[in-house]
Amino acid sequence: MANSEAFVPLDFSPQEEVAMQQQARDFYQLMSKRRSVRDFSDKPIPASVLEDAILAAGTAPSGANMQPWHFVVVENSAIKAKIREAAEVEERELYENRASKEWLDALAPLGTDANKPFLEAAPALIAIFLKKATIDAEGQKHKNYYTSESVGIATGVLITALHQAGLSTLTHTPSPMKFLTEILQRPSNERPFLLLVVGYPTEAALVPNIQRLPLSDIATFLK
Ligand code: IYR
Repeated sequence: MANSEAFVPLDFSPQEEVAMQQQARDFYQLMSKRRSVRDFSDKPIPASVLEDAILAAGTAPSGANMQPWHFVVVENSAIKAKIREAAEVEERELYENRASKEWLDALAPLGTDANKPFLEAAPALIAIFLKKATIDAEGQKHKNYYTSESVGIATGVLITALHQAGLSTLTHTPSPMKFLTEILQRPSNERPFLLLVVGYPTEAALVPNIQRLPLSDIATFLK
């Protein structure tokens, strides 16, 4: 075994305050350019970028370190077409019947509809699954804790890693997503959590003209 100690020293290098401030500002500026994209080119993504972004996602904190996530990367056209077809069935139902007028009004500025061509156009879809339980090598089932918090954080890290590598994403959540379990043949201890569309934007890509809330609206500082 590489390391049988229960505790090991933390690998941590303190930074100068000026450098911290610059890094925080630079990172905010980088993240402020992240936008959800719906117009993807078919330009392929280097495999190592997807792998490293998923490794970064896998560093997310998780309840009892159970790491209750599984990422399925779909680059196969036939599987993407199946996913698009099944997602559009749910989306048509949403736009035609399930969504309230209030919901449709909230979506109007995004210009979305039940058509999801990006599910086939983009070079990669990452289906993110949440593991309610983990089955160990002996076939024993272990309950996982805080699964939605853990997988939500991992997804945030994944989106951030892909963005900083120069790729665009769309968080897509057709509901229900049971079709992903079937198409991707995932086991019964996993639930589909989110479908992340990944690729390069087309040169003509447009995004909704929306603004982020100011700091004073999203944070309260008590000193
Ligand atoms: N899943 C649908 C609807 C949708 C819902 C929300 I809330 C959004 O922020 C965006 C879309 C769709 O993808 O069109």
